[in-house]
Amino acid sequence: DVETSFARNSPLSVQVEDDRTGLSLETLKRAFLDNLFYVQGKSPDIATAKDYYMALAYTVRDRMLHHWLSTGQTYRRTHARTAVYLSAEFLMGPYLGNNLINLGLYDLFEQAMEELGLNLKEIMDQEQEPGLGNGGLGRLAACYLDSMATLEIPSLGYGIRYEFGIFEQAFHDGWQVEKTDQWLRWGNPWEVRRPEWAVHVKIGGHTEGYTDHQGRYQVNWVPDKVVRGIPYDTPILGYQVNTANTLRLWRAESPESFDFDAFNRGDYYGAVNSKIISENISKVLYPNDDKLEGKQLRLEQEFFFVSCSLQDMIRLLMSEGLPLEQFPEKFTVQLNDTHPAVAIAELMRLLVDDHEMAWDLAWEITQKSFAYTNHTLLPEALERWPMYLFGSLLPRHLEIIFEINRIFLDQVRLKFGPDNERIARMSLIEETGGRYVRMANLACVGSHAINGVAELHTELLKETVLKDFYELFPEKFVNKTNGVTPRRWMVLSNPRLAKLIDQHIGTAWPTQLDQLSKLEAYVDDPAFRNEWREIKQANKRFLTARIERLTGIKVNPDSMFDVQIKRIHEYKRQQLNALHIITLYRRLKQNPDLEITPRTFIFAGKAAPGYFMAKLIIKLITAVGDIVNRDPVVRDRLKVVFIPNYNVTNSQPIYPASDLSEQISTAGFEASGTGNMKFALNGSLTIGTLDGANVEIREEVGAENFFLFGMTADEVTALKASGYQPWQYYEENAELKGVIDLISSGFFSGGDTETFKPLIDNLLQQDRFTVLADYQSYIDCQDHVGKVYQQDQENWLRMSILNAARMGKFSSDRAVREYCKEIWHVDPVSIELQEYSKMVA
Ligand code: F58
Repeated sequence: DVETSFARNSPLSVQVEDDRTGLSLETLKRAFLDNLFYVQGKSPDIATAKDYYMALAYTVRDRMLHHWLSTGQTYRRTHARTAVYLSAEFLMGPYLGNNLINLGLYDLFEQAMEELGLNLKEIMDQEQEPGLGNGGLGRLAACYLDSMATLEIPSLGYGIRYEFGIFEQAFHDGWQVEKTDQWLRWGNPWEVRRPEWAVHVKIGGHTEGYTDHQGRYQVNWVPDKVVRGIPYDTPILGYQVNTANTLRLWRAESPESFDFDAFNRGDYYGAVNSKIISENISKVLYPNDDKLEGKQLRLEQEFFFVSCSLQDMIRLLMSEGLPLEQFPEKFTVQLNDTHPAVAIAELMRLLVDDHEMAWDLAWEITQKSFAYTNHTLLPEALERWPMYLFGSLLPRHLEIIFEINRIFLDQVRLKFGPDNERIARMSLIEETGGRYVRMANLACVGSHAINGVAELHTELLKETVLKDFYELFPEKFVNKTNGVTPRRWMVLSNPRLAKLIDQHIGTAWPTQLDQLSKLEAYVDDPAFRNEWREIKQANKRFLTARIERLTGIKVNPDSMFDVQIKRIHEYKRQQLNALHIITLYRRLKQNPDLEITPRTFIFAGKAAPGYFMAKLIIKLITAVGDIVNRDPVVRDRLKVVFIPNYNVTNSQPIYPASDLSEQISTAGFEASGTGNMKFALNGSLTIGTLDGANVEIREEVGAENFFLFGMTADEVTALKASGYQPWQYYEENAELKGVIDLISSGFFSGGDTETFKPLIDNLLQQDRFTVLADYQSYIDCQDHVGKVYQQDQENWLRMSILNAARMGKFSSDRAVREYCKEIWHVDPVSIELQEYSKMVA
């Protein structure tokens, strides 16, 4: 074809312009102004802040392209075994700062901008982050991409290029209101559209059996709709290495010719309408966190990106001249929860129907290729699709799942005998009251490895939701405790602390986080301690200014910053935190001269738009803030702020400025948590339950450096089994009763006793997340925290340093290395930058 014949015959060697690669200050400035002029079409006198951002982004991107193209070429040439991360969400955060850090060019660009009279940070603030995820699960995917690139692991991330990411959160009268996210409004300089690798995805219709020329029974899927998936690629640069992997996100469009008929019939509206319907698939991210939305469009999204990605992998395999049987040698595919689990049926379909492979071989390839990560124990988050819906969208996949199930249940019978209850529990099809396809069961059967995201979580999986599968396939179960990237969560977001650490233990720690333990040698060094304290203070002053700008509230940077930032969910128990604030407030009202530790309570987080109780919890927090922040009796000793629109960008200045990290979920409900790691890494102390990765954080930092409270997961289970009666805690605890009654009285709702009634009724009558049972333990622990902060500042500082020093385990590099060794069996491939002119020849 045209492209390859050009490549073969071209006498040209393409000259790479120095302005696109050069690194001297003069070149950087010239390149930036050149991009402003020629890409943005602006001269400096009329350029806006957005223009400066775009010009700078292109200048940085130019300096990544050699890394990116050399990486791709090396992987193709060496047939590199590749880890594929399939995820419906990637919560990448702003790219500009991260790319500058990973390129090692942050300081240089800062200076270049300064010499042009511009400010790098202000330009960085212009970036609209791609909010293509809800929370922990999507952010974990982003940290893992950063670590895979940094560890030089050949990898590909596949997902959906949502036109509208997670909604923007605003407030009206203390209630959350949602505004659509418009991250693409100003264009996205980091992505490259690749229409030449578009694929078609079938949806709906029916199947037809036929006998092929060799007399074999085959199935043909006749869809009633076809959509086109267009890949958009973004380079994912490693830290101080040449590796730049790819994040490939799919956009849904209509096939050019698909409604040509309607168009020709003169049905212009019909043709355009079918285009709009196709584009709906990648239009918007479902904004639910730990709750499944059983909508047709959601299933279409999941199938769409999975099918696009598998077709793309097969294209890549074949373009390297490898046979289909080599799929599991070329690729290992990690399923980020069950959202992409339909990949198991789709790969079977591609192999058996499209490529006429025998079932048994196809099944062996499929099982070898996939591994499944579970992120939740909440039953309402486990994906199950109504069978009629699944069958109407994916008729062939339903047949394939039936066949997988038939063979699988025979295997169950063989091992356990005719245990009908077990068979009913393990079946891929749920038949008790409506029929459903169970995606977790499909993921377990079709994968060779199954992992939880913290030790406790993996153990609970084996004992509860996946017990039957553990008994059948014990060898598949492994734990992979989550981690976070120290590049974004320390080097970029806490530059002052990063610099102090560099000065004392050298500069290797961002990729060898265990080296932070060397900081322990300085824990009694007065000069180091002083600097540690002053950096925390400086970070707090910076956040104080931001809080005033965003909320109008003036907070005291010398108060304790007590922070809970995460999605709003009943199991995460922001309501428990609110009960503590009200407890302190009542104490001050009863005794205005009471000595208490001044605190600033900082909240941030979004509630799913349809999650009434979560929105009511937000309203409670803002309502308490409205009263407490203004009451003269409080004399500014308590402040409550809710920072709006929590996202990666807004979170970055919060972790470095916090003193106390609230990790207070009901034990047994938070699979891991990753915010807990970001706080401790930045020297904030945790008040937390024995839940998720808190358990391991406490093990690492030492029990004496962690504020523990609350029931254990086993105690929670036992309490519920014995018949939990929350109102008894209310009746028997005068202070708790006073707090609850104050809310019920309408004190925080302008005298209205209805507003918070659903929340109070729920706590007194159900209290699924045992808030009242843990109340006293939490309050006692908080009283202790307050005392240590106020009266034992030297010890607090020591604990802060030791927390950071002992967080080495929680680097996402450690987690990715474990995946590579124990699940993926993928090795690093180091990249040498290629001469572009030689690539053409
Ligand atoms: C989170 N899950 C866990 N799900 O809650 C958290 O403990 C863990 O640290 C994190 O994963 C990473 O392992 C989570 O974020 C979602 O957001 C899903 C989005 C799609 C619908 C179902 C919830």
